[in-house]
Amino acid sequence: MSATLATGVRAGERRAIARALSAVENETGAGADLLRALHPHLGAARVIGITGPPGAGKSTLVDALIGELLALNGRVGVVAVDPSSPITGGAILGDRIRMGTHQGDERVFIRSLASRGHVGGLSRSAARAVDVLDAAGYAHIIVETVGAGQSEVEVAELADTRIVVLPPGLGDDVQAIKAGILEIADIYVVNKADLPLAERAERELLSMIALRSYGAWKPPVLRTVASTGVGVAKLAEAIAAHAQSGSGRRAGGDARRTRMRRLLAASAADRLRRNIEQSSSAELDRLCDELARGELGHAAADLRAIEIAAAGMRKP
Ligand SMILES: Nc1nc2c(ncn2[C@@H]2O[C@H](COP(=O)(O)OP(=O)(O)OP(=O)(O)O)[C@@H](O)[C@H]2O)c(=O)[nH]1
Ligand SMILES: [Mg+2]
Repeated sequence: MSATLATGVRAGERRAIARALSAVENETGAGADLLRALHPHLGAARVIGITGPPGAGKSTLVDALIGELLALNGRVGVVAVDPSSPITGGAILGDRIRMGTHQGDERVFIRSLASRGHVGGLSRSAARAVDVLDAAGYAHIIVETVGAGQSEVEVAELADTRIVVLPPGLGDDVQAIKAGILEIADIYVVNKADLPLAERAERELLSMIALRSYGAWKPPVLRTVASTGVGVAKLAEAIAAHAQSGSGRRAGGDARRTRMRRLLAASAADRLRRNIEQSSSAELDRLCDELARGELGHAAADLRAIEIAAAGMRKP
């Protein structure tokens, strides 16, 4: 079964792709066989992550961006991830998906994923959906996530280029947005630039960026009006520039393993952080005291904390 399905996916047959997506999302044995069959054919796609607060205009922006990317080359796949929606049958996420313009386009495949409980599970589902679309030959795969915090960061780890979309009017609240989502961006977009305060939001972001040090790629701040398409061509250019810069998180030879590594790093780091912050451990308390008294170097303390936390997590 999986061999025929894999052939259909690689030929870009929509029904095969839809069936394959269902198989891999449900973590069935057939899904695992299918992914094995597709594995040698991964790595050509460029994965673009789009994240930001609810209502920022992400889906509208994705819709406009699809048009720009189609004009450049190839086909476009979209995985829309919504950690806040419980799964309801086939889970069409209704209002959250505003990509109607391209729904009937043969070159575009849009798939929605809703929460099945654990967020880590959701980001793994998203990773598998990306694999299927990659194998099916979609040159660009956009992953849209809504929500705040860890779930966004985790899903964004799938992406080669990570875009954070913010609406204007956040003002000083930019600082208050969970640091995580601001820190992951390769490109910042102030959407709804037709509304007042867009310039101010742009300035806020620019001053935040000025305080940080970057490698070869410094995240640009762009303004868009997704609902009319203003600025979206510039966004497509910035995405291409990021892909071409050496700092692009290009997936390389084993794309799937690279994606898994990123997901693993994000979820393992999250578990570790929570454990070190929250577990009641006399050993960790002692370690903090030693550190506070300057009796221990930071590198040694980090290692010790990781060991204590790991031992604590192994206990039933
Ligand atoms: N004025 C203005 N409205 C916009 C713009 N872009 C999107 N909107 C509107 O903002 C609302 C939210 O847009 P969505 O694209 O659904 O936003 P989203 O970030 O995907 O929302 P969630 O998926 O629910 O988090 C819709 O009513 C859009 O029409 C824009 O550039 N300007
Ligand atoms: Mg949306």
